Amino acid sequence: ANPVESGWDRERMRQCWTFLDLTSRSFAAVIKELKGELSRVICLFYLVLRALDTIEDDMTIPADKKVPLLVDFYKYLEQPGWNFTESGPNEKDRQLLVEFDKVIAEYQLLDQGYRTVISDITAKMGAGMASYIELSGKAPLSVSTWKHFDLYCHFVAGLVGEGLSRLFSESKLERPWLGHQLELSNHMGLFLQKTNIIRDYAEDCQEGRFFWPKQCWADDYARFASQPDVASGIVETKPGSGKYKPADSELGRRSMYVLSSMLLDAMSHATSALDYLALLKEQSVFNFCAIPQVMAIATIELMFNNPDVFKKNIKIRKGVAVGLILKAVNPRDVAYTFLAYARKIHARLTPADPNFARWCVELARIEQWC
Ligand code: PS7
Ligand code: MN
Ligand code: MN
Ligand code: MN
Ligand code: MN
Ligand code: MN
Repeated sequence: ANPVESGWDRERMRQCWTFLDLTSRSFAAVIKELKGELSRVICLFYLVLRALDTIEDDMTIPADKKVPLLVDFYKYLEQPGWNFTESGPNEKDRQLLVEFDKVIAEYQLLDQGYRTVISDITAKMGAGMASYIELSGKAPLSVSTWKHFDLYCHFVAGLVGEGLSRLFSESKLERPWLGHQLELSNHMGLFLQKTNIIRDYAEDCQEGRFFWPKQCWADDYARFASQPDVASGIVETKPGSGKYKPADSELGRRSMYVLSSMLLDAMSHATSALDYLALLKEQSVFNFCAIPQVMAIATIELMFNNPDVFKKNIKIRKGVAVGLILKAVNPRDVAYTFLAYARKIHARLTPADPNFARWCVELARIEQWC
């Protein structure tokens, strides 16, 4: 076909790859390594969802404007030329929305099977995000119970897992039934999303978003009613040192147990993630799926008993990340990586932690899997 007539534009797709580099620190490399057309398909899937999340995250857009934008976002994929120039100037991914017409044009060139999946997931995610804004009313975005926490994470990450599995099947690189493994796909997304939400605690609070379910401070709810206060149980070891410890108080100790309960909840998805990885057959798809999962479990271990979580974003060291990537090549080695981190956590557990018994069960499940 005539490349001009078919709308094929090398320069425009190149710009989409640049958007991927600009907006994703963690996924750009693994997406580029995907085999065949899957790398372009998933690059565009990423950019569509990144744009949607940029709207969700933009606190300068009032709720009555944001809700219809999120709900209708999937329709804009069918409107050549659509873009959005009204994000706040501080929005780091603003440019992607300003030039979103390029993503739409490339999306329009995908086979119908791929487009259906991307459109369907975008519609569901946008509606899910909007429902949480409406639930929170005029107050900042917040999550009440553990059930609501799982549902929010399903909307923003479990659905990504579902969409990815369906795209893998659609490409024929993976078996046709992988796209129907919705439950395991959901676990894959929840493991990443929960780790992200725990890690971004300080940053999200500053921006007026409270994702840790209020129920996580259960009995102490009265004292921990406003979430940023939990962090007030965390103090600097020496003023100006940038190092933190729990205050020698009930509040300080309880803060660490709340963190422990959040990490335990995230960890409950680990063995399902291993189950999912064992279903994959194509190497580049395996690496794409496994690398974020090993990064997540390493981040969970780093956050365990770490008071810094309440004050700043912690990150695993570059060298550690490289070592993890090299080993994330087959299900057995990924399981061993999981096991190694499970054991590190086990060694640091204390029976004083109210979550102690449940941690032991969870870590034993990882031992059992291997
Ligand atoms: C399409 C690769 C592999 C079956 C933008 C990958 C934000 C953790 O906003 O960028 O900076 O705090 O650190 C990713 C399942 C989704 C879940 C979700 C889509 C794995 C919009 C990742 C990425 C499923 C909602 C990025 C869920 O974290 O967040 C593609 C299988 C986007 C996956 C968001 C979070 C992703 C996230 P931020 P990050
Ligand atoms: Mn990020
Ligand atoms: Mn968001
Ligand atoms: Mn975000
Ligand atoms: Mn997010
Ligand atoms: Mn985040």
